[in-house]
Amino acid sequence: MPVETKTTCPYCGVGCGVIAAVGEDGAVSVRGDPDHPSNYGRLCSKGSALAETIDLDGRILHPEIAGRQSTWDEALDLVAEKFSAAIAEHGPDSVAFYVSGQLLTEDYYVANKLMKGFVGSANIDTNSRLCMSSSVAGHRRAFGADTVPGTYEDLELADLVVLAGSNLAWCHPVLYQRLAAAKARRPGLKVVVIDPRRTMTADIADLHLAIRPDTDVALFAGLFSHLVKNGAVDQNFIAAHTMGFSEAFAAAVSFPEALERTGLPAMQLREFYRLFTASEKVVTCYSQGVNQSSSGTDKVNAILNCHLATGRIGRPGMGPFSLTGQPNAMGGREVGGLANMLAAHMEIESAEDRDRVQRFWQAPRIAEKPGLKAVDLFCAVAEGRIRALWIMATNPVVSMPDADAVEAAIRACPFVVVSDILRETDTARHADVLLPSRGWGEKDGTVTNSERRVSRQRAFLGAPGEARADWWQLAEVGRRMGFARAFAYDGASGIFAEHAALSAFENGGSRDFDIGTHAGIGPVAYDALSPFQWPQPAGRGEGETRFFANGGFYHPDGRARFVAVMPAAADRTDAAYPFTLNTGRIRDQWHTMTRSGKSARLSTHIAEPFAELHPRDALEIGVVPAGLVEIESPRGSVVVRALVTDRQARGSLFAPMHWNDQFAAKARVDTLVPPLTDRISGQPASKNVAVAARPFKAASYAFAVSRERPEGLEAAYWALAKAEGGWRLELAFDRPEEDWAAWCRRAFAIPDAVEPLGYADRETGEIRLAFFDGPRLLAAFFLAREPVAVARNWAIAQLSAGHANLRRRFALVAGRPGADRPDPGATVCACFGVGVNQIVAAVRGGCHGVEAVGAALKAGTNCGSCRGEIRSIVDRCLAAAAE
Ligand SMILES: Nc1nc2c(c(=O)[nH]1)N[C@H]1C(S)=C(S)[C@@H](COP(=O)(O)OP(=O)(O)OC[C@H]3O[C@@H](n4cnc5c(=O)[nH]c(N)nc54)[C@H](O)[C@@H]3O)O[C@H]1N2
Ligand SMILES: Nc1nc2c(c(=O)[nH]1)N[C@H]1C(S)=C(S)[C@@H](COP(=O)(O)OP(=O)(O)OC[C@H]3O[C@@H](n4cnc5c(=O)[nH]c(N)nc54)[C@H](O)[C@@H]3O)O[C@H]1N2
Ligand code: SF4
Ligand SMILES: [Mo]
Repeated sequence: MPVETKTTCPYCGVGCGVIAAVGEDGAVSVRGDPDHPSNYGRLCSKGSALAETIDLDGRILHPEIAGRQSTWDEALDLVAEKFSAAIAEHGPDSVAFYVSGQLLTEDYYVANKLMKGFVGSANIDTNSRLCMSSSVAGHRRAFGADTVPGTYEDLELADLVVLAGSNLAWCHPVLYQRLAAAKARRPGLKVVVIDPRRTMTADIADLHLAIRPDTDVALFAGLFSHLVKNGAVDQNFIAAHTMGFSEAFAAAVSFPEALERTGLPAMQLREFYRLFTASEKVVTCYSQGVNQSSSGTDKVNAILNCHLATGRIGRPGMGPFSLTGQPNAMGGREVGGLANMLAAHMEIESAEDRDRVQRFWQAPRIAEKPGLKAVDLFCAVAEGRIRALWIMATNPVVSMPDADAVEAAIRACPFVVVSDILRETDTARHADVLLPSRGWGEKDGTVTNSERRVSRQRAFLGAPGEARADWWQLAEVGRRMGFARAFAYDGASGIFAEHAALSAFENGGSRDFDIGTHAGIGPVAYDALSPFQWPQPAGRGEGETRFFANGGFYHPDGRARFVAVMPAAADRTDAAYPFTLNTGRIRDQWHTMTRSGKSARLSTHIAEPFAELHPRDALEIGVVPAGLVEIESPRGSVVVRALVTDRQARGSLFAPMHWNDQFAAKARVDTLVPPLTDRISGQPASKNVAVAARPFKAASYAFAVSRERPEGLEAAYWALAKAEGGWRLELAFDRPEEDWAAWCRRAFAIPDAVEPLGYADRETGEIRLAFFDGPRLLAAFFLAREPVAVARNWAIAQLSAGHANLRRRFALVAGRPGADRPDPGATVCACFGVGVNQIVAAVRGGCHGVEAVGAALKAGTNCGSCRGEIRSIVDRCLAAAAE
């Protein structure tokens, strides 16, 4: 019988419950937990593929000092000694931690306690700075605390759901599915998507507002005046529970100004304002299109203003809803992991709060002022002001703006510690001390999702090698720095109990975050802890968990604040850099791909870094579909595949943030992004970057599949992805090679004894090479002067197919699927490996809807993440047939 463990997905902020089963043979499988109140059994493509990402390939299994294996004692002593020495010589602000919303709450709590209470500096910042800090700042300005008032259920209860700067379908897929299901049950539920791009999310929208980049403030400030002028505001709520209404109204913008700034058609803008005015039950969800902006905090407050003015907050089916990205973005906020926060939602600026936390921790000191925010922190590293830096569970060389400068800073820093699960990441390779962490499935703790629900992550696998929990590493260093008593933890439950106790300490309703019920929790109850939503003060069970329906804000007077927000100039382009680059995510990769990149299934959806651009822009600059495009900013340049599509507005490009030096030659998009931040939150403006774009001219292009991971690639362009049975590789060369077979031998580790089977056409310049070891294909290589047209999925399938007969081998060099093995086309449904050609065939065969395609091919019937794409394929086929 398999042993089953209930745990939580380690990816997005939806926080789905997962049941992990370990069979007698050790094989792991996962499924959605039907009892978990966030997902009720659903999982998206990334969650469903979790079992494929937990192998030990590339894991770091022992501590390393300067690349040499060491003992834990040696490594921890060295870390403690270097940090202590820097503090003694240059003061507490000469050291820093850069941590992550992917840490568990217990890890995060210990990191924050060590830095703020015992080192005595607030130089601990986190990748949440790049993610949620504008929301945090907006909440604090309006509510007096960083409170997310609503719950997921509100999206299902609403009559109008506004998705601002959120690609929910790809980034919070299970919440999107809950919304889509609610809309299917109740078509009166309207969805408005606000996004310069037409995303998959826009496909279920009743209205898609393709605003100009960074004009959200104008859009919502225009809505604010519309609400006032049309008498839609709640005078009682405003009078009883808020301040600053008239100032905000005075700053709000007129309809013509909103129209002009957003660039929307008047009919669309009017329709949005009408819908919002008419719908009492409205939820406005927002994510990185709002937060990651130089006006991010103002965007948040422009949205909050509209909800406060109408009193639509904290009641079922209504409220603003900040969608958190990472699995524990919220836990990080609870422990105060940002440089400008204190633990348990207390304020670092408040002497009273500082004193309270210091007394609770019995700490020798407490940080007196906010520390350095991420972008400033890495500047300080570059300037030599930080002598010792500990990076944990984040990959800043890929994800920070001005990524090349960040890499140079890390390289130049006198002492860098990296705690990761992988040995080779773009960041880990610069570590002086590399510490092996336990990964998902191996560690214990809690995470808090977007709706304030705390769930357990539970270990169901043994720790590989000497990997240890992140909290343990921090606590051991704390002890070695002389703080033995404060860091004498012997398990995650003790840390959680302390965190819960601090949340209740001298609280008495004055702070939103209170989970005092769990203050005395012991290991057994902690092990059994069911998902719960906060607040849960001592003595009160789970009741109504929404905030602010009847006021009760956390400013000293209990009132919320309207914020007078002013639309700012948004266009950064000029003659030299005429395009606006927007960056973000794709459905099946997670950030810097260290985990999702391990799954062949997840790489079938999109296997290459790319940039979307409008067909007319492509034509104008001479980029051909499926050609390569070079994008350049004053900071750096990348080379990626061109994806020509009218989903992209003219004058703009979209490129995913995921690709890095482990998977591509030159595709870290953050090398293009300047270190420009929101002046209040310090969050980088990752979605509005002025760039130039031009075709990348290659002498030849190639596609290859290989059983071994290709190494040391000599090519002007390459992009590598895991494939069933091996690897797939896209290539481009800027000069001809004398001996392509020799090139392949080097790249694919082909033994000398193996002779290639080959085909070369002097006329067309086409070359095809295949290397066999008996009936097994070792590698196949297809080269042409133009982007290679070989059917990718078919070529990949040849790695797993037998090639005993010669005909089969020749078919491979012919580069064409035989009639017995048709090409399924680019994968749409990753769960069942269904390709676009198969779906098109099914539609032609009479399947005229998503359900019918699902019944025929199973596509879209597991996680459902691809249903939007199936719908658009069906629609396109039917439209083509009707013409
Ligand atoms: N598949 C997948 N899912 C993920 C992640 C992942 O890596 N992969 N990461 C998780 C994390 S940490 C996060 S933070 C979330 C992010 O989730 P999202 O915020 O939904 O994702 P993004 O793709 O970063 O950006 C959302 C949208 O903002 C739009 N946008 C750009 N500029 C503007 C603007 O000026 N105004 C408006 N209104 N919109 C604009 C972009 O076109 C984009 O479609 O996703 C989480 N979920
Ligand atoms: N241009 C651009 N840049 C962006 C964004 C964007 O939209 N555009 N989005 C930003 C946002 S919202 C985010 S959240 C960031 C994300 O960016 P990062 O945080 O840099 O990305 P990840 O790949 O999630 O990095 C997590 C690291 O932790 C490691 N890891 C996994 N599990 C564990 C563990 O249990 N312990 C330890 N110690 N390590 C572990 C992984 O191997 C990986 O190296 O990127 C930001 N950067
Ligand atoms: S929606 Fe997908 S990635 Fe997000 S928590 Fe659920 S299963 Fe994980
Ligand atoms: Mo994020």
